[in-house]
Amino acid sequence: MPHVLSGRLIAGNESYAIVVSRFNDLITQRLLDGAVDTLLRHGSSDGQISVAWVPGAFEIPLAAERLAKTGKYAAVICLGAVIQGQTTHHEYINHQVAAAIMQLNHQYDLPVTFGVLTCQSMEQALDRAGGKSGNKGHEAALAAIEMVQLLKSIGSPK
Ligand code: INI
Repeated sequence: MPHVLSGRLIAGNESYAIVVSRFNDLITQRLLDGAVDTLLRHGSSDGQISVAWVPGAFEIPLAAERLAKTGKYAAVICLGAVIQGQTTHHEYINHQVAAAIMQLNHQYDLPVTFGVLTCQSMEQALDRAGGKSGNKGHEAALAAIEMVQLLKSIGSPK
């Protein structure tokens, strides 16, 4: 039988940070509610969860980096909502934010999860913020919990 390494969905005694952007806060507040609810349902408590609000999705990586640098958090959960407008503005934000968040994972050897919606319309965003397509805040929190536990199960580097 192979030795299977996996991350159990237990938030335990770890501290989690959430970065959430205020732009489109009708959506991002719902993502935040989904993420917090998920952490609490998996054994976390309010005292273990820190929430940092930033103006827009573009500002998420910098706040996430500062939180990662403190060394206080087992994971950082990034939440935002970029909705396509009349210009290509959103494309620049989406690509840069996704790439920067990915880079933080490797730079800090820390789960930094991507709960930033990249939608064509407000309707699509609502569907993914507690509507018929689930809640991406919930998914980003669940991914953070699983990755924290998986990295523990793999162990520290030599
Ligand atoms: N920020 C978002 O989070 N979502 C958007 O849809 C959005 N659009 O479309 O403009 C947006 N722009 C603001 C941006 O993230 C920065 O806050 C701003 O450019 C200041 O740096």
